[in-house]
Amino acid sequence: MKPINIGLIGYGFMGRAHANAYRKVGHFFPQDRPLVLKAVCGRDGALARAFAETWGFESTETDWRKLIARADIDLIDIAAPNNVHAEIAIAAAQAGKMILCEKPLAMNAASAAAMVRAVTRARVPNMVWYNYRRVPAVTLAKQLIDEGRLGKIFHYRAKFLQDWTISAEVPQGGAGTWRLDAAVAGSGVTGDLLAHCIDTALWLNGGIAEVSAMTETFVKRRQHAGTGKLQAVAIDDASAFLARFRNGSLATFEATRYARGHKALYTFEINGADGSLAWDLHDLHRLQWFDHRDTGAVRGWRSIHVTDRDHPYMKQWWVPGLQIGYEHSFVHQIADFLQGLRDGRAAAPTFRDGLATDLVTDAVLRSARTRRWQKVRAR
Ligand code: SOE
Repeated sequence: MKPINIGLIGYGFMGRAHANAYRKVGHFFPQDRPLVLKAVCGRDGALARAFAETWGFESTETDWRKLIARADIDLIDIAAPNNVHAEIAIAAAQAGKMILCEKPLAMNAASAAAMVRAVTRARVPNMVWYNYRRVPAVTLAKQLIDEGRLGKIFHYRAKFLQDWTISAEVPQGGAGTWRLDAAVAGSGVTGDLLAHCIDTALWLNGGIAEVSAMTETFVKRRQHAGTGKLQAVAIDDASAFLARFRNGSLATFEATRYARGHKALYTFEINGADGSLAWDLHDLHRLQWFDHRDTGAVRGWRSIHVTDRDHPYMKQWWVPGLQIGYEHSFVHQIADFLQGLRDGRAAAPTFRDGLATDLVTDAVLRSARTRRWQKVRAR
């Protein structure tokens, strides 16, 4: 079968996560079309070459336009900062390439909508890397909800807590810290962290109708890594919002980089009439589950160790009881994308799903700005 030739743009944290997934997927999820790591593209040629050497890419490029123009590239994977997602994705769609894009899909919903139009017009397979859907315990939560085991859902509660930007010495801009530069990131924790919470929530609990939000920028000025100047900080350091889902349930969402002691504590809890479930990224292989239909004396929260063969994805890995981790969620995502190609159906989250999340983050930022409830606009 014809191989799929990959052109990866970006050699940072996400470039590594994706390259690792491409290398592993065929070993654990047998493929009929081999994946070929054809080229990695980044602005610094020496870094791109070092990355290619480490991960086994055949060649390098320093200009993404050249990568897209190459006839030997089938799939463009965008693991570069947010401000270039739209331009690259639209050009890649026009060139007829398959496109995988890091989250958030774009700097804002208008830009995300343009990306959706481009991939729709070009009819190219597309997906956004919201990887947490593919943690087996989170996929199991989806199965339990779809089986109706929670009954009517009343509450959704999500948090994503970090503490890495508390020091005023952390710069904005540059490799690793571009997430603090609004011109590159679009927003702060709303687009970076709440976007994950929102993607999972829309998947598990359906659409969000309206939100009421507050944001804060605790450190007002930071040195810019590029210019060396002290500049005003325009991202949100913390963001919290109330939401009403279309199914009538009420929600609270919170994200911050100022929760001392927490590194990447993504948690959610869902309460329904017949049961509740809870998940915690720091203990990612467990799903907490309460079933109200259990009989009286033994009724209580159970902690399901999601490592058995009948759990999502787990029969592809080790023997029952042995855990997998963060990087495997990326392996699962590319495995599902490739399965989708074989089956002729789109693997979610597609760009259209990514746009749905950006419409919510736009509403959150609008609400924080106006200090009013805001409706989530239609796609
Ligand atoms: C930020 O620190 C970050 O790396 C996000 O950008 C990722 O999407 C998240 O998964 C972990 O935290």
